[in-house]
Amino acid sequence: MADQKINAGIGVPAKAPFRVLLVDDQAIIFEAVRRMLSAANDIELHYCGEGAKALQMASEVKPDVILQDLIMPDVDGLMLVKFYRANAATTEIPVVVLSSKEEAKTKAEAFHCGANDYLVKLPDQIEMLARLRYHAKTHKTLLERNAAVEELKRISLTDGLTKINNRRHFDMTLLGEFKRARREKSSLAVVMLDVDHFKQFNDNYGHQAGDECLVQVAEALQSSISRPADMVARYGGEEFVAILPDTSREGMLHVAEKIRQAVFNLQIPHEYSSVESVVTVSLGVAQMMPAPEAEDSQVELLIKLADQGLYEAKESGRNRIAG
Ligand code: GH3
Ligand code: MG
Ligand code: MG
Ligand code: MG
Repeated sequence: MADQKINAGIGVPAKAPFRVLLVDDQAIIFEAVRRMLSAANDIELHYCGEGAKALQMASEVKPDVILQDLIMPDVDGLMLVKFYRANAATTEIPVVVLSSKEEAKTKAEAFHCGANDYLVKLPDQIEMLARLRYHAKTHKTLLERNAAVEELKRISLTDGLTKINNRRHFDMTLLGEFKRARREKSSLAVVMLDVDHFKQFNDNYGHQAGDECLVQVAEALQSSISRPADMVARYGGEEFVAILPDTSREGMLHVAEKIRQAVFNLQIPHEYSSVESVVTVSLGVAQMMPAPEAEDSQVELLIKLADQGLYEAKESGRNRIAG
C-alpha cells in the first residue's frame, strides 16, 4: 500500500529503470537507502563503500544519478564531486549530496564544487524519490540532446549524396592540417579531381544516373586512400578532393594514380566522352611544406595550385594527372 502511494504521488515510473550509485562509507546508510528505494520499481541501486573506488565505479556503472556522501574516511566527498565534474566519463552525471551536515555553508560549497542537489541524511522517502527521478530524467534528456547534437554535427560535415565529407569539413580539415604541417615542418599534399565530360553524361544518361555515378566515384576515391590521416571530400558538383598529410611528391602522385585507376576500373559506360567509353577523371596535384612564418590564408595557394594542375590535365587530354 505504502509503495503504491509513493509511485502514485510521483507520477508514472520511467520505462527503463534508472541507475543510482550510492557512494557512502557506511553500510548502514546503504541499507537505509536500499529500503527506501525498494519501493520504486524504476530504480536500480548500486553501492560503492570506498571513496577511492567511486570514480572508477561511476565510469563503469554509468549511473543516471550519483548519491554522494561527504564525510568519508579515505576521500573527501567534495573532492570527489569535483572529480566527477572534471572527468569526461562522469562530467554529465547529476550528483546529489547525501550528508548529515546541515549547515548552509557546506551546502553552498557542495553546489560550488558542482553538486546538483543536496539532501540531509536521512531525507523523507517521497522527497528523495522525487529528487532522484527529477535528476535522472534531466540526465536522460541531456544525453538524448547530446546525441542529437552529435548527429547534427555529423550531418553538417557530410555530403548528402555521396556520404563522404563535404566542403565545409574539407575546409576545416585542410586548415588544421596546414597548421600542423607548419608546426611540425612536414609536407602537405592535395589532390583535386573532376569527372570528365560529366555534363555530357548527365545530358545523355539523365540526372539520376549522374548522381549514381558520383556516388561510385566517391566510393572509388574513398577506397584509394589508406592512411588514417588522409581525408577525402566532395568539393562541389562533380569535383572531389583528397588531403594527404605528411606525404612526399612521389606518394602524392602514387595516390593520384590510384584514384585515376580506381575510377577507370568502375567501368561506368560513357559513350559520349571524347576520352574513353567509360567515366574518367582528371586530377590536379599540389604539395607544399609551409614555412614557419606562412600565414593561414596561404593554405589557399595549395588549392589554387591543385586547381591549376587540374586545368592542365583537362587541357592536355583528360584522364590524367598534372601539377
Ligand atoms: P570537363 O571534362 O571539362 O570537366 O567537362 P564537364 O562536362 O564535366 O564540366 P562542366 O563543369 O561543364 O559540367 C559539370 C556538370 O556536373 C554540370 C552539372 O550539371 C553536373 N553536376 C554537378 N553536380 C551534380 C550533381 O550533384 N548531380 C548530377 N547528376 N550532376 C551534377
Ligand atoms: Mg560517511
Ligand atoms: Mg567541374
Ligand atoms: Mg567535369
